[in-house]
Amino acid sequence: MLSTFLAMVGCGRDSASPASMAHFIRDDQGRAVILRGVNVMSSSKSDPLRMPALEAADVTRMSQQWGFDFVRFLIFWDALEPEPGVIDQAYLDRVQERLDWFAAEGIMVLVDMHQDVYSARFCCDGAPEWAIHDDGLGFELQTMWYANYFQPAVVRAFDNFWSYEGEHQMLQDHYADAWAAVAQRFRDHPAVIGYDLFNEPSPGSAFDALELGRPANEDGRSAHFDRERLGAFYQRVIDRIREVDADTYVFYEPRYGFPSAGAPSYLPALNDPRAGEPQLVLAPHLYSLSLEATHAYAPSDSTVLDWEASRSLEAAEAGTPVVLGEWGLDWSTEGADRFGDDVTSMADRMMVGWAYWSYDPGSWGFWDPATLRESPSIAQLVRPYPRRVAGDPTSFSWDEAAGVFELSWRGARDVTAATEIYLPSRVFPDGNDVDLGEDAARATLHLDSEREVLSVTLPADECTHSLRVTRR
Ligand code: IDC
Repeated sequence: MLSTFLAMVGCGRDSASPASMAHFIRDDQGRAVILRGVNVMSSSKSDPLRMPALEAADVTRMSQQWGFDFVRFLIFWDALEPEPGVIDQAYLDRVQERLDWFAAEGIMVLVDMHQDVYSARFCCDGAPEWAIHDDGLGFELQTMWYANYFQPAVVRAFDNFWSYEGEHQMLQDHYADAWAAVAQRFRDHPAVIGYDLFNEPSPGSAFDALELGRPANEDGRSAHFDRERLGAFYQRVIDRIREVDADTYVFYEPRYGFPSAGAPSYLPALNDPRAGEPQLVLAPHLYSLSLEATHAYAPSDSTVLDWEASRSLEAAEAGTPVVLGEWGLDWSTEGADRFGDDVTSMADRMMVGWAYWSYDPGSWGFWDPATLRESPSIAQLVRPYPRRVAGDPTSFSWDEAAGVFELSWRGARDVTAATEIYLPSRVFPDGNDVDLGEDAARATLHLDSEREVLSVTLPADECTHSLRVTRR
């Protein structure tokens, strides 16, 4: 009886397999969206106008040469709100001009309120002068930019920012209002998929230098910071943004420090006050500390696996999708390709999007605007991936050595649009063969050869589908 029914609707044998635990960003046609791309870009930090060294031609290249559908675009509080309560609309005009370039190429943009080491005054980027309350404590510039996080003035500036019940409540209120101004401006922009609330929020004096390598410490300083400070701050900003924009996804990051190396985050559940499904996304970073310290990727380095375990647990608890907002490395590192492969394979396993750090030229880069040449590292970044899936992806993977890409998904009755897969010819120099198994007879395939995107349209049903692409 059951098998007759399955045969009638044409489901594959394994259609009873349980749905995956993963959550996904959805497009307006209900498809799962997998984001792959790059951070744009560090050069903005030191530009007087806070604009990236980027032209429209770069954006075309991202989409057409490398198959990226995603950019994490850096903006800065100091440019946005140079004086308290004054939003610089001319700055947002400049941002919008770039957003239009991305929209024209179908690239989705995560607007990232970036900071490093609190503010430009201390070395790096972020808060405007008027928002620095360091109580006159000392600051000595350190050689490694991130070592500046531990200078007394910087620690105090963060403490004052996080302490909402203290004297400087207005800092967070201004920050939330500044976000509302951004949301008001870009809520209907076709490129904008989300807002990344705060880049790498440093815990200030709650930073726990001893937490790495210890078992999860639920009662430690980090847990307290995540629950009492960071979670409450995020909730305030989310609530403020939702007053002006009910729909755009809000992305939030674990605290700065060890979570990006795989340690747990203790962020509480956040509430999305919009009507309908929450539109919140966990947007952690991933960097290997030992790789950076030794300039080598040790076979014993467990960063990627630790990160996968921590983030999978947290995302399941929060019920959010995950997008890896930053990962990257100096490609002259010993074992760099192995690290690239481990990160991107893990991201496929978790079915999450990512943005490589960054589009800037140099030893971490993959493109040299002076010579118009790609670096060999591009091979680690341009991989087949499903951009849009009509239903719920249940797994996908790319095996470079074997030349095999596989995708499985479960359809949904109300999702009729095509599943779209990026299949770059550079990994299939002599072409490929697409195998859809039992679906072959009822699938409609279309290849956009300029963008190297294969579209697969199937009748909308709740069956499990799988596709295998093999290098010739
Ligand atoms: C780095 C830039 C570097 C700059 C520094 C401080 O690559 O040129 O001097 O910022 O502005 C992050 C940060 C990101 C960092 C990146 C690489 O979010 O801003 O960019 N990184 O160090 N977290 C971990 C690594």
